[in-house]
Amino acid sequence: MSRYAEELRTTAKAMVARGKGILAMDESNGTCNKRFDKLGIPTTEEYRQIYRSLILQTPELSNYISGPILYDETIRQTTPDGVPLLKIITDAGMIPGIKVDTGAKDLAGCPNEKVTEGLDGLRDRIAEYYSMGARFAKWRAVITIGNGIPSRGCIKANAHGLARYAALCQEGGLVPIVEPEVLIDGDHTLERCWNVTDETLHEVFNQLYTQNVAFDQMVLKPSMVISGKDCPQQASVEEVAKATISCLLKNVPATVAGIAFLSGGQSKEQSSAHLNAMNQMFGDQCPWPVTFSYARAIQQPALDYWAGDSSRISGAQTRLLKRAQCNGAASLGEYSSEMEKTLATV
Ligand code: 5MM
Repeated sequence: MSRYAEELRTTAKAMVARGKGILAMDESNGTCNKRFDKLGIPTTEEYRQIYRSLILQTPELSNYISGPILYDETIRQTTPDGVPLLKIITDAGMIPGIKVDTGAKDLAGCPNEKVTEGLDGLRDRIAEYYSMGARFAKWRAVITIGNGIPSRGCIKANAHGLARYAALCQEGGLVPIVEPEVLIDGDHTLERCWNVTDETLHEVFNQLYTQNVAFDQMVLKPSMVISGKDCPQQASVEEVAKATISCLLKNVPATVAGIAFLSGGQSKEQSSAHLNAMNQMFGDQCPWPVTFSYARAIQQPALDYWAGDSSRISGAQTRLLKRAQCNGAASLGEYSSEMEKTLATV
């Protein structure tokens, strides 16, 4: 048992506190720059600093966000005025988290598949992040659905990596967010996504068990069971909610502290509607809180509006807060499309 067990349990519960979710803002520089480039924002450290400060200084963000997931550059940054971003986060009552994987790389022997790397030196990096004030971490594995894939080799390698990462985190005092993402890319059906998610989650929990990971000291960040984005037959909101919850109930131990979904390229409204339907229709059957850990589905409207313009910071923050508020409501089953119209802004 980790010497941090009690603290880990408390942190994990706080990460999925009622009405709150986790804000993923851990884009690596490559991903962040790609998103900036599309909007003509300079791809410099200065602009990433302005953008990350804009997000974290959004008034009232902590009403709906338990904590942000940061990238290594961000956790060391200050606001343009020189206030450490870690101070902004903790002063607002949020918990700082950190992405610790080093990205998905080509998996040898498994063409067109990826394995997430980052185990080398991880114990030392965790110790450093803990001493800086981080209290949870994230590692994302990607599973692609395609012709003849995912392979057993890919699922097993990624599940093993997730479990080794999670065990190291708990040893060092960080709550692991375990993120096995089944990608939305492709023309696969909802049923195919269910089967792949089922096999993936089964293997992930098998490996977590084998590596002695404490389920009540971790948060699962899964993808929803959803039709591939090019599938001609798109499942309804209710079908997605039903398929996702049935797959989770089959595979996720009841002691897991919480479920916090990724949005995976769904629209902002879809991400809220799906989460809401899960809580509204099946909330009473779920042994864990079911909430969000979105990146694009929370950030995109704010990023699009800001587009690097210093006179648009406050408007961007209003847009960010609105997504946080809609998803906070969805985590309680209290979201409706009306909220999109009645809440402030666009
Ligand atoms: C913020 O994006 C994260 C990945 O960044 P890199 O690919 O640059 O490492 C990602 O892990 C994110 O946390 C999750 O996928 C959730 O994001 P979405 O946009 O799917 O909600």
